[in-house]
Amino acid sequence: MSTLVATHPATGTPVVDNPAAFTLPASQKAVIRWYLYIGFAAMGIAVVHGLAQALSYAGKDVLAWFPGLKNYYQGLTIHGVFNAIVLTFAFTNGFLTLTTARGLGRPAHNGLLHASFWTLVAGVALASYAMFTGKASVLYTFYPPLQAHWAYYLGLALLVVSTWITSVNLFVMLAGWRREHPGERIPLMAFVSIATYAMWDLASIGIAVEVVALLLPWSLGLLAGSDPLFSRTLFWFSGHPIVYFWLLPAYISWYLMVPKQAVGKLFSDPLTRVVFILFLLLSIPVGFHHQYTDPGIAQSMKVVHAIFTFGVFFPSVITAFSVVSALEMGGRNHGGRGLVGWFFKLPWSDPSLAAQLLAMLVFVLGGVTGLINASYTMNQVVHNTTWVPGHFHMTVGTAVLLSFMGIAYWLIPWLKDRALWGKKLAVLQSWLYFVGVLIFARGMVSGGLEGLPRRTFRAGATYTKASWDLAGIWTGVGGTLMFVSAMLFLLILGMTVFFGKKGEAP
Ligand code: HAS
Repeated sequence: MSTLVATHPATGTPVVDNPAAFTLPASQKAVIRWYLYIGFAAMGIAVVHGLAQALSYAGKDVLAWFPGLKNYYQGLTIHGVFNAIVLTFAFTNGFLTLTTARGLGRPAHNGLLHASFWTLVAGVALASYAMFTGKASVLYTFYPPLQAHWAYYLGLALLVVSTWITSVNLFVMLAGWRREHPGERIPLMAFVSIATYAMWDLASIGIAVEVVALLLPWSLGLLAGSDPLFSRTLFWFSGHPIVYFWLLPAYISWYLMVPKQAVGKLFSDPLTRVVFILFLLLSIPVGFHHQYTDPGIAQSMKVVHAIFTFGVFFPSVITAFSVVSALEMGGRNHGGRGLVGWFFKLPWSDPSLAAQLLAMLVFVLGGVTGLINASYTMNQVVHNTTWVPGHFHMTVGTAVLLSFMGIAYWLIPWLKDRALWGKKLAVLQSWLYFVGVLIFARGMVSGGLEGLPRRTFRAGATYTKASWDLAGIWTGVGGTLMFVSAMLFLLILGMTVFFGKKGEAP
């Protein structure tokens, strides 16, 4: 039973103002839990293919491990879609429904929560059918003239629709809260969650138009063809802001939960709001930084997008300073002294915090490589090389994924009302991932600088370059460590769900 600690002075409605006072109906907790299970199950399948791709860079052909796999690109499509779309959408739909409910102190709309969940399930089923039967080996960017089965496009469209339904749910919650709290400022946790979805609502228009108006009718034979440049442009209209839709749930945790876990304090409420508003304003007009080498786009537009890309770098820089400030306070509260002493005094034995701190450290390198990508001239050196997957495994593949793992280390126990199983193993798992991704990215980044092409089945390629060999080995070794770490994570999660001590939730 929750203890409500205050009532609103004007309306008399109970106001939830401490975590202990917040409860969510069991049925809603169950949906959020299943969102996480689906997301992490997708990751479990995706990382098996990830291991195969990393080993391929090391020259090992392991395609034979996968009965029914028709080619390298089928595995790469499953890897990209399951990690970058299914995991991220499922986790975010669940997690941000919770943070909004927590921020506003009211439950979600039941019908909308279930509708978004089942829409996502239908989308995953359709896209999986197309990918596993080899009818959609078009990668997660699905550029025409590569064509996939209609079930793939419809599946992806439903996945986007599930985020829209979640968004409607958040706005419905907000409208309910507004009625009871006229003139009040939206609580920060709800504000940042809703801002994240508002950004994505606008950003996803491009991909929706591409899939519904061009690719789906084309795959059904209703259109004779598809314009590759127009399709790519619509794709990247959504395709860059989507990275912030992946990132911002991690930022919500870094701003609002990590300071508490570290016994620090949020640097500034208004500045946090400004950061999320900046993402909303600046993340959309940047898509052409993925198309610097595409012909048919005016040079001036590419320059405009380059400038905005440097603009959208700033909210992350502000985040770096805000988060470090909160952490420093935490480290000093734990007895840390001197310029860097506080860093070592942070509660590194808490797996949830350790995972997120390590994710942040890797993100510094992810951000730096992003700046190099964004620079028009330097992009010509790294575009379409393994440098780019080096960059994005340090951003979405670590800043986001390792943060999601860290969040899961308290969220799953809370949702299941069970203690986390294997706390020390969970800390080890985070470190293993951290070391693994640094080795992996070292290989990808250095290989990219030597011109090693991305999206290439290196183990089967007839051309090679001596300088790619060592880069491939780094990639293979790092990828193997990341794979082992991901498996450990799933083991810890499974053991927590089935055998975690009951009634000892955080
Ligand atoms: Fe990117 C390509 C530019 C961020 C993901 N990016 C990609 C692709 C993906 C991706 C998936 O301009 C490949 C797409 C494909 O398949 O072709 N990216 C940027 C820039 C940023 C950036 C400027 N990217 C991300 C994030 C991603 C992501 C975030 C996923 C979540 N990216 C590009 C460009 C390309 C690109 C080009 C096209 C390349 C090409 O040619 O194809 C920036 O937003 C980065 C800003 C980040 C920072 C870091 C701040 C650090 C923080 C941590 C603080 C913690 C500290 C440690 C300091 C400025 C917030 C404290 C810790 C303690 C323990 C005390």
